[in-house]
Amino acid sequence: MQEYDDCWLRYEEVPEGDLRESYRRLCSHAYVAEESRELGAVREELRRGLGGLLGRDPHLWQHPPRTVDGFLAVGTPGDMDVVAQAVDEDRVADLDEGGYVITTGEWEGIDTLVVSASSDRGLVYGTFHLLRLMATHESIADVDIVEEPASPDRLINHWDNPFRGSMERGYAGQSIFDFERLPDLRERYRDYARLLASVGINGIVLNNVNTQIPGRESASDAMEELEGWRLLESRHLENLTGLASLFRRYGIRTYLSVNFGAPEKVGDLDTSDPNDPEVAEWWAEKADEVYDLIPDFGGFLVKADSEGQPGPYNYDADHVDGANVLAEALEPHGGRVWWRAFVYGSHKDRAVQQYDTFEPLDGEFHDNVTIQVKNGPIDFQPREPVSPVFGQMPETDLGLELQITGEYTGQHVHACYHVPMWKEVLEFDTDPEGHGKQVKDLFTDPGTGMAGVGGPGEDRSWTGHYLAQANLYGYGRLAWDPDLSTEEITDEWVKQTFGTDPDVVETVTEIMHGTWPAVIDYSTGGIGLMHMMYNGSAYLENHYDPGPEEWPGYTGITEDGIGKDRNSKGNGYAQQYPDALADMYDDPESCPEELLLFFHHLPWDHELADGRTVIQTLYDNLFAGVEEVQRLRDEWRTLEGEVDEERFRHVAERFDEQVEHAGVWRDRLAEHFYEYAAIPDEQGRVPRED
Ligand code: GCV
Repeated sequence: MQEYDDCWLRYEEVPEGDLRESYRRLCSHAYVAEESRELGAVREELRRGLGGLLGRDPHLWQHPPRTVDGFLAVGTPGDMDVVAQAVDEDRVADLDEGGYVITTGEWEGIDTLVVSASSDRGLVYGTFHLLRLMATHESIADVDIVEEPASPDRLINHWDNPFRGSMERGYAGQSIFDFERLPDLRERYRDYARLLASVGINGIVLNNVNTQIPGRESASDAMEELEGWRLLESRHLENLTGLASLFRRYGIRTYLSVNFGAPEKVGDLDTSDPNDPEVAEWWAEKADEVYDLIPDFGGFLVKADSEGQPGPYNYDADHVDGANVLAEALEPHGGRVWWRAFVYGSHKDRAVQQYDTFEPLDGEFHDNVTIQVKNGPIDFQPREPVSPVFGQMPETDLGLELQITGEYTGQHVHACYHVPMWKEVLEFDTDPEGHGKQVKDLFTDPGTGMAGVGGPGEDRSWTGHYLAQANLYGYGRLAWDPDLSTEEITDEWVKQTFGTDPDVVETVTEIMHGTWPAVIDYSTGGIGLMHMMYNGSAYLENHYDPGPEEWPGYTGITEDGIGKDRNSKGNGYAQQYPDALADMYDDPESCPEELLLFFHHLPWDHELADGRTVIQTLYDNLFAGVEEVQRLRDEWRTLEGEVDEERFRHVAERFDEQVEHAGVWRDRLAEHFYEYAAIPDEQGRVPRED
């Protein structure tokens, strides 16, 4: 048995029949011309993919085969006549970088299926698309597909702690990267690159944004020393070239998270003040060194002045000074700074801080700076309002940060499919009465893009939970095309991962779609509360178990009611949004019920639209969430024998744990609410008898 799973790149043989015959006719012979590095990746993938799907090895040609019924050609019209006969050069030349065409044609009387693009990267994506069509049993007989990515930059933020073998918020064991052993490469790196490229990811930040020990008071002995900042040392940079080259083969650029104090920590300066010319010089020289080694290096990601990481505030400078000094260093090489907006601490309510800090700086960042903003104002909670920064910094390139890993959604013991949550974010209208732009419209210009947090680990499943693979898959697909529906993405993923049997597809799909609403219900009560998890005392806080009493500031719980007045009566957070949204959130009557208590402190007996009180709604949702997980677990059990034993067992066991732990959440939150409200559940479930 292979050491680790193939995820959605299983390429299982298509059953005998017309479909397989049609695939065999067009794809048993593949002509891939020049051996550029990316085309080497294409050839390898075709060998593996077609070999699996067709049930026999394909013939790979470096010139057009003549004595066949049909063949596949992958290349640019400029390089290959066969392709030029099917695809006009202008058709691909006009596509955005990475775009491709898949179509049919004819060459000397022979039918051809053509994957074409103007760049090798586009050919890699087109190849994966074709294999996906076949793995999901779609017809390829009359295809004419044109695709280009919506977002120019589609990054993975891999929170690896270099030299520690660990991942921050990774729930799949040790990190797959072994920085100590570089330049040695592992087979698994290539398979990781394949997985990422197959969904259109074009950049990877190799290390955690925490590049040094967060200077938190709560740090305990268990805390590990973080030394990600060391990657900027020359001896380590030199070791990255092979890894960067491997990713380059799949069209993926390498980035690094850097420590703002690097001029002092890595260099020997006595300051990292961004306004000091020597500091600027140091960064410029470091950038030159990096680009000498990795010519297509993507840029630097920075967490500054946040959770113990150094930043410009240490030197009486601001985020503009900080980001721009790095941008100037990268600019001659075409690199970008991704500067994170995740800062908090100086405001009583962290929700308010990001907009307050960054909006006034709109227009002041250099052209090669992207401000990377988490989807919500708190921190990847199961559901948050969309950050008010979106749509309100028109003169700044923004990046949307989404969390692939399930830090607050059950840490891959629980199943929680994030795609529906991200769709909600992407389709949010940031200014209904103004420019009317949805979140997804903000990430289409050069310099903008998406960043997905969460790297797979050494676990067989890569993600710690087989169903969590769907979040990595879905993130890439949405970054490529945010207009894809949840249903389309799930369907593709399920078919590639579990096969095309309609009953299996229906059952797995239904389970996936049930998970996120259930998690919201049992871990928040479903009407806008959040951040009720247990923290613990170590640097890597728990964030898995319930601990509502630790965070009364987040829920605004009192004996009179619950919720936070983040509105005009309270701290004015709602007023950070454009008027139409501010008005909607400001009034409990118009505030969407699922966010009600995020914006309003309401009496326990306040009635919601359906006549139930706040407290009763919370109780009902907590119980409904657990019942839903029980149902999903039972549904999964019906797949015994339909799904391979290893994955069946693994997911079944995880569901058992989820049911049990969801019950812990429900009871803990219900008890907590009851302690303050002193109103029992109408159905007699709270307080509990025992
Ligand atoms: C990388 C939260 C997480 C931290 C994470 C931080 C961030 O606080 O719990 O693990 O640190 O967000 O996004 O920077």
